[in-house]
Amino acid sequence: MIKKIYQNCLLPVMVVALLVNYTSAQNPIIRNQFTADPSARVFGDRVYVYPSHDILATEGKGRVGWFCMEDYHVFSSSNLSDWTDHGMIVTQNTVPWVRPNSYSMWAPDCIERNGKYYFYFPTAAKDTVTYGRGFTIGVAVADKPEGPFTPEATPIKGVRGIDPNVFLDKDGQAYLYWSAGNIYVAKLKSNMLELDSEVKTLGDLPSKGLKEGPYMFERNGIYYLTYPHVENKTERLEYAIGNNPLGPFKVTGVIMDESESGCWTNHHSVIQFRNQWYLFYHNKDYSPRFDKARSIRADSLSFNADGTIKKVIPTLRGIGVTNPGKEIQIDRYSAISPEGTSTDFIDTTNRFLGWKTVFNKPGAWVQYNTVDFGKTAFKNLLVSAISETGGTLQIRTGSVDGTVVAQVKIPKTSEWKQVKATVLKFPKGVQNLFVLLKDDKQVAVDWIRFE
Ligand code: FUB
Repeated sequence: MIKKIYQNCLLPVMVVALLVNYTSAQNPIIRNQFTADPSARVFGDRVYVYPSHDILATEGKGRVGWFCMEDYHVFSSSNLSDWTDHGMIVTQNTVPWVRPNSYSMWAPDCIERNGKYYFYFPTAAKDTVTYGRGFTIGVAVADKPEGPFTPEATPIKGVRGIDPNVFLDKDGQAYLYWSAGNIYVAKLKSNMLELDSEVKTLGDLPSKGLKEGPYMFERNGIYYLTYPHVENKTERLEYAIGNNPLGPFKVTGVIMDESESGCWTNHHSVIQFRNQWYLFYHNKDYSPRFDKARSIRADSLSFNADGTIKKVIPTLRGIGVTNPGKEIQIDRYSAISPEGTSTDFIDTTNRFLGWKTVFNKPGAWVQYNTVDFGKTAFKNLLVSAISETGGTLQIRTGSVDGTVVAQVKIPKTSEWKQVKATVLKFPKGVQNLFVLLKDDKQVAVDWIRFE
């Protein structure tokens, strides 16, 4: 079945193409399902993300209150703003060796070699005598990044654990990293399906607190072994560096602190795309009270001159340039006034409908960065708003005192209403937008859009 799903509106569903397309330039980047453990990869001129697919367990389907994952989807984008869901690529009960209905399709990875795409996933095997009772790691192979993927008949021999990560070094040697309390590595044969060395435990890492989710990348001859680690209460993203994929590694720093939301896990990947580095990670945006229903995010990452990683502060704005002709979700703001502005879910019975921004003091504002107006002279501004008092909003560029692009009078309304205003001064090029409340009223905004 073919569907097109609009951001902030899972309905109407229209049959239009073989893919599910929707706009999402902000965090979380995937807005129609729970996603976690993002493995981002650059294949050709697109970024592909292979996440876990969290679902909610129910009696008889997974373990209630725990991780529950049945399958994997892959998503891709050419601009980091518009993401396409290519649909399900691997599901538990069509993999010959997987224990049926184990709902344990945890964090995957995917890598390309000689035109083939190798998708690695950890899960429980039905043959516990051969593969043990815990997790083992299997591979599915495709000719294209979005599949179709054909699972191998058996998992990789000699691997017990979760969170596979494959690194292909410049000399053509591939390495498989995974975790099971510690972090392990072994060389892979060039067929990418079998180990080609002894398994090595990476022992130069913190000895206390869970470590998992390894992700290796190389930059300027430095090998970065990155991993979530529980130093205190929940996982934070840390890294160690070395000059060889097998180590030794020197514990070097923190990439991202523990999540303020209290999401116990974090799990990440690092890519360079068009000269910018990015960190993909997860939080629990759509599920504030249950941290096994997660959502993937992305933010920019950068390095110090000595090669150390600058700590990434998670943002709601995320990455990508926003098209003003599409709905701009200002609740995914870049900055917010110290008082008078807050955000909340539009509908707590369906959180995938997204968030609203509530302004309730004169001068309260949000800043939303990197909107590319190009050379188009947009004539009107459309605001989706609701207000019991009515109120006046201004959209400015540059700063909160900057040029007034439009002023819109929101009438008293008990239902969401799209209100139009004339653009007073056409913005050009890439702009940071400010939305502010002029009067002593209360107005909630779902999105704004130029036309
Ligand atoms: O998604 C299940 C597990 O949670 C992953 O395998 C870990 O890395 C953690 O994110």
